[in-house]
Formats: sequence, C-alpha cells, structure tokens
Amino acid sequence: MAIERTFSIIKPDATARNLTGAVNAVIEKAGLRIVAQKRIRMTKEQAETFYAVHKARPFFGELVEFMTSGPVVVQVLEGENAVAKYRDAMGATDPSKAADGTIRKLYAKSIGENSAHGSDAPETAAIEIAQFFSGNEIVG
Ligand code: RTP
Ligand code: MG
Repeated sequence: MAIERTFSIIKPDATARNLTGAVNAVIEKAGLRIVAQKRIRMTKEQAETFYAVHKARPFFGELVEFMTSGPVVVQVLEGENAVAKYRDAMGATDPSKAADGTIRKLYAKSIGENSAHGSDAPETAAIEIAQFFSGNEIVG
C-alpha cells in the first residue's frame, strides 16, 4: 500500500472549544502523521471555493458562514490509505450516526458543526492541499 496524503480541517466549533489537541490525538492514534498544519481564519472567498461542489445545496450559505465564523486548523495528513483512514477516524457526517471513538462522535455538535473535514478521494485531496499549502510547507 502506497503512502497517501489527505487534507484535514479542524472546524470552528472544535477550535472554539480548544479541541485542536484532542482531535490531533485521534488523528495520531489512527496512525496518521500531521505533516503540515496551520491555524487560519478562512475568508468567505476561500470557503466558497473550498465547498464549491455544494453550491446548489440548501445548507451552502450556512456552511460558508460557519466555516468563516472562527479560526480553523488546516492540515495535511500522511499515511497508508490516508484518505479512507481519516474518513474512518472522523466518523459519519451526522454525529448521531458516527461510530464510537470517532472525532465526530466524541466532539461534533451537529451535522453542520461537525468538528472536522477530510478529503473524500486522493484526487480531491491534492486539489484541497494545493488550495492551502505550498510544497515547502509540507514536511513528510
Ligand atoms: P466534509 O466535506 O466537511 O469532510 O464532510 P462530509 O464529506 O462528511 O460531508 P459533505 O456531504 O461533504 O458535507 C460537507 C459539510 O457540509 C455540512 N453539512 N451540513 N445542514 C446539513 O444538512 C448539512 N449537511 C452537510 C457539514 O459541515 C458537512 O461536513
Ligand atoms: Mg465532503
């Protein structure tokens, strides 16, 4: 199995409750390495670009407002099968459906304010990583 990278966001509901380290503990326990990380305040433009795929969805405005409502921590995670591994570690989008021990089961407040983002495929991971990091900021 090849080493893969995925893109992660610790969302504003989690940073507001000082849970960056707690989320990182789940990430590292899952066998993923944090190879880049920075705390930023997303602009409206960045959030709209990032979630452009959801533009037509009824929750889009609310989603952009939430993602720009406070600091986020953007990350690149590396490991075997990193995309799927991180989706497993995050749990289902709706925290009431997330498995025990997952980030969303442990920490998410609701389906919208659900503490973490993880890329859904290696191709989207590459696009998302490039939106927030330059190559020399990632140290594998
Ligand atoms: P993400 O992209 O953030 O990793 O989450 P995901 O793949 O599990 O879920 P996705 O369907 O891509 O939805 C993106 C984010 O939009 C918000 N959402 N709100 N109010 C709602 O019904 C609703 N549905 C989705 C969540 O923040 C979700 O993570
Ligand atoms: Mg998604």
